[in-house]
Amino acid sequence: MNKTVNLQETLTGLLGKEIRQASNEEIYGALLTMVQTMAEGRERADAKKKLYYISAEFLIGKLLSNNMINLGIYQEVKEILEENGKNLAEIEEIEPEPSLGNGGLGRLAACFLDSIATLGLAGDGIGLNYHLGLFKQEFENRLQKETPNPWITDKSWLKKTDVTYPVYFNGLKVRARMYDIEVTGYDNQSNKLHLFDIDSVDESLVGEGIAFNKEDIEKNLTLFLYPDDADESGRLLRIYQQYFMVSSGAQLILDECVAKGCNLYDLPDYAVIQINDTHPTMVIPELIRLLVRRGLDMDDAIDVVSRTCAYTNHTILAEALEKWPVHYLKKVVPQLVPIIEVLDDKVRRRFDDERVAIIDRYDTVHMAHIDIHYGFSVNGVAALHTEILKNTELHPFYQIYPEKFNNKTNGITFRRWLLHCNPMLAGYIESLIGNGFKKDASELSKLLAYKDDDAVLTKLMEIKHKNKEALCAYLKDTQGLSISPDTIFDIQVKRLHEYKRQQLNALYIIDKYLEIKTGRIPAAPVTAIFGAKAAPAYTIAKDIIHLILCLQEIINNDPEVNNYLRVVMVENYNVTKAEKLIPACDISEQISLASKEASGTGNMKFMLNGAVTLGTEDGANVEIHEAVGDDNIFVFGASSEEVIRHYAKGDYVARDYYENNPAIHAAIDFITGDAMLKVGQKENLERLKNELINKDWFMTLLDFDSYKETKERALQAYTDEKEWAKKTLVNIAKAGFFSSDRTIEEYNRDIWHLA
Ligand code: 26V
Repeated sequence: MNKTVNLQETLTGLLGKEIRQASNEEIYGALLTMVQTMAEGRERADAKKKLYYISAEFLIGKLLSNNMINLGIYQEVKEILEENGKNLAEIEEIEPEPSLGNGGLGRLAACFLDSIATLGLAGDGIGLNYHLGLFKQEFENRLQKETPNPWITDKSWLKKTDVTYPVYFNGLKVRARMYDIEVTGYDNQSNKLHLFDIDSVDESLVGEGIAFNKEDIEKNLTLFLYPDDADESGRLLRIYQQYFMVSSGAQLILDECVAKGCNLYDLPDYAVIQINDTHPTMVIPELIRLLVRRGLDMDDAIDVVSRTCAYTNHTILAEALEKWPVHYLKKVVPQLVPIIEVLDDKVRRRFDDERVAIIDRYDTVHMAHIDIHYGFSVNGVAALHTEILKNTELHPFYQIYPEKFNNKTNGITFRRWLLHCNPMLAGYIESLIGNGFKKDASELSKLLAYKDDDAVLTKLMEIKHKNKEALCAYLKDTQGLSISPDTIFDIQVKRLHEYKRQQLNALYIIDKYLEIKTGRIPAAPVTAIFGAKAAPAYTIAKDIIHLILCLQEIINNDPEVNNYLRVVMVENYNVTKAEKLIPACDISEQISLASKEASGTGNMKFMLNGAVTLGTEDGANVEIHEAVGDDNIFVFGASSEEVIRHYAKGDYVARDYYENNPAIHAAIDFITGDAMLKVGQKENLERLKNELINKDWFMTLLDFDSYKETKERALQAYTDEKEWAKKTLVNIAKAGFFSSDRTIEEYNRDIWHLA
């Protein structure tokens, strides 16, 4: 469809000069305009029923190349630029990355939008237009420092619209304005991501680092993405943000449905709302409120909304399940409180069970409970996670509503996470099995036919090596770090959280360092690569970053060791950096404490790019294990049942491991040893050491021996190049299941029922 456009002429026209005379900035601007026009000109699904995916986060990443791939013009544009002496990779660097998400939950939402458009479904995203997004991470004195990340430049994918809605807070009325970003499906239609904002936001409110006046709502409402609940200080602002998002979203949804002929009683025939975690939960009472204002009686409004909304749970961590004190809600959104009280009252009449109440005895509102009682579907994001929800965390609800519970194992879009980030591998796969896998990911299994083909295995390793070389050059360039592509790239990139256990990886590195110092040389040289942001108020997470940065300093500068082991902590890990790291990985570290990682999606990205997983039986690792079989993954650690038992009995004592296991003892003592204190901060390191010995809530020490033994096996296995290449091939071939196209087909089949 778009192929008829003469790209060279269009570009030259937009530039007003020859391409070779234009600067990279000018070319970026012209490409953006061209792509946007092409995306807007595409068809849109014109169905009666539409999905609204409401999420506080959409971690979309840079859009230029991804959109060009989805529009089918990437190759041609790249060639036109080359013919004119320009380099697309350099032009890509100009685009700022919007950081509209914290991690997995936000990135999942972005992958889903891609798949929804690719599958030709009618579905738009609804979220917030944070001006500064999540903070940018800088390292200073081996500590994390946060700074703002402005991303809205003159040339932006954001389109300001004329659509505005009034939103009322207690005594304060603001006007929400809708901005749109085109979501281009691969070789199909375009959908929209609607991001709401207010005109009065004032970026000059930001002072030192990311500090700002939390009270001035009209100026700060959409300034920042909340860097997760570990940051206590902005809780009220978080409620302002959430209500602003759902009130604008609800008004948009009702307007669109009414325009299509909906009489509001039949809303579920026109709209389905997927609530992404509890952040948008207030959409339920808000829609009820709006329907009552438009003439429905309360019971009808509740019934209609309950048949329109579906909820996805993304975590079992108790501290991450949102609970708001009623007095907070009274302060910000008093109009919702009587409705929430009605919802609570109805529940209390039906069930005499405090565990399923909406408002508990401490006058706290449990947001997830609203979703479960007043939504028609509750899903977890991987098979194990859904089982844990049913059997443990949400068991009382499962007993009441077994029919609402279902699993939707997460997925990733192969357009970004293979075609875009690893063109060499994608091209080679295409030369072997044709291009069917781009639309039907299960076709990747055709690669299995080449499992014993030496030429193919060699080529796969060559591609991996080239990607490793590119990463080395990038790290040298950006952080001045020297590493060798001839070492094993062992990578752990994800948010920093104790349950994800970067500290386990760090303890292993210390242990290895001490071994090398005593003359025990590892099977193969290893480069341990980390990338992680810590929530600004999450002290221990920041201490773990400090530990890793100190290790980087000590180990990389120790000539006795640095030929066998190096450590890299990538600064400001984000989507763009993930796109460079993942294709270069040999060993994918997925080492959360079993039962704690709901799914993980990085694990899928690494697998698709031919890395072998070293992981616990947690989240989607379990399904990766099933897919690739015992020979193509390295699994270790306590099972989720064992872990859940330890929590129930309270019988895990970290200190016992410290006292009885000499390797653990030495590694932990090293944290506050002379070498570390020379480069690190005593206070941070001592705090971390104490935490590990006296608390270790996520049972790092429990799994240390098993991790070490299994990692040694993985490193040993790498030395047999052909056998390793086979593992790589099997991982790629079996990754088809983890396409978000499959996930979205399941959501549509079981929950959304879109035409
Ligand atoms: C929030 C908080 C707030 C309090 C401190 C601890 C904590 C930990 C995690 C979170 C985020 C919860 C929601 C979330 O991002 N879940 C992630 O969702 C991904 C997509 O489904 C999934 O792959 C990850 O396993 C899951 O952690």
